Amino acid sequence: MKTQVGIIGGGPSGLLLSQLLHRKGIDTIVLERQSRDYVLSRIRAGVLERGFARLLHEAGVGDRMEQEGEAHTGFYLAQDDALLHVDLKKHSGTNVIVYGQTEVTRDLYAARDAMGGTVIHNAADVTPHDLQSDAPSLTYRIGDDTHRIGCDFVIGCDGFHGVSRKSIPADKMRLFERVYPFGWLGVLSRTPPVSDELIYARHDRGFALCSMRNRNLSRYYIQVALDEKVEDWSDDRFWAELKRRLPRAVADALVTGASIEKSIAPLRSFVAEPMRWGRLFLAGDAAHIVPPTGAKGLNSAGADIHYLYHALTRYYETGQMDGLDRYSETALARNWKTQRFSWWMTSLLHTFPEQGAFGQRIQQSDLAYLFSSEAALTSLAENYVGLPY
Ligand code: RFL
Ligand code: PHB
Repeated sequence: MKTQVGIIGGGPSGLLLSQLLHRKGIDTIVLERQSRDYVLSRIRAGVLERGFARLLHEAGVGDRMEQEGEAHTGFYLAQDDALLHVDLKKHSGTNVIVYGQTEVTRDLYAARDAMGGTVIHNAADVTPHDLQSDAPSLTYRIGDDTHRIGCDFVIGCDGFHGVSRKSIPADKMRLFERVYPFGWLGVLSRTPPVSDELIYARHDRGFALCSMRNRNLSRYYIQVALDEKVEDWSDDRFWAELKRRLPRAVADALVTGASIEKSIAPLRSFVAEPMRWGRLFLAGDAAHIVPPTGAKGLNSAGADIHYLYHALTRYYETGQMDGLDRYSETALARNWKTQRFSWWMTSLLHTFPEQGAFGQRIQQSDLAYLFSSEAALTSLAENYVGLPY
């Protein structure tokens, strides 16, 4: 088999790039290790930046998001019983859209199907070859049969645990990592959200977040220690702990119900530099991870895809490699700013085992400063709605 761009990973990054390139007449094949049902069962991001939404429109998959997604012009930060409003519209001039990653992925699959795009599921042992040559290839196995795809470029969109980043020699890469000493326990429930806007809560017992997918689907998270097990968290225990961390009025208004998904995600900051090795280009979680506090993971993946899409289109239209040559530097420059913001918002709102009394006071004054300074609020809003690309 032959294609122009071989894409490893059929998550949002890989599907979006495939869809965008197809509309420019550039041929792609997507290799995904899991089944489609499995990919669509993962509950992840909920908040989309305007830039990401624009990219979905450009890919021709923005209609359902526009109809069913909700524009949010602000969110709340809570501390004990205080609820502080962050007016995104006022401080940044724009808004974010609440529309689940699962729905984005579903829309992208539908669009790939409609255009006859090739997405190969259950592809085992995907392996890139000859990445330093002008003619790289990918092999993969389905059952007992091994297949080979020749291509011009390989794009690694296979997430943090994928094979792409690992195929770059260790001495050609520098890794930056911070693993946080806690995770998020998340619950999805068919209940009306407690608030029209998201609430990020700082509390001595740990961080809590009230989010949503739609008017009757809520997503809640609480910070838990890394050794906590989902099995030890009954729904009742989860709701009781969540309520303890929210302002009284919010806790009283919370509608609880049976969970339809419950999972623990560890929190990590991670960057791999550079994002390129010969004809292999990394994008999204394959190259970088942020803790979810700033709602930036999927959105940063979107920025990478934007840069790659334009660089690859330029190459196929003019034969110029300059966009691709600049990709790693351009994507990393934006990503490090997003890393800083995600780290800062995580540091502001979580309880750290070793922070001590001094650390607590610094955290409290960081919040106090935020709400006494238009400049600080503007900076928060500018980052939350997403830096330009
Ligand atoms: P994905 O989604 O991990 O997709 C990678 C795909 O590659 C496949 N794969 C392979 N395929 C072939 N061969 C291999 N060897 C392979 N290895 C892996 C996988 O099966 C998978 O289908 O990466 P991608 O596309 O880069 O997308 C990144 C986003 O998924 C991620 O950044 C976000 O979900 C992060 N995130 C959030 N981001 C936001 O922008 N806003 C949010 O509100 C937000 N909330 C979150 C989040 C992530 C969370 N978790 C669980 C980590 C909330 C949570 C709890
Ligand atoms: C979510 O709804 O899953 C969500 C929202 C905001 C975040 C992280 C996750 O910062």
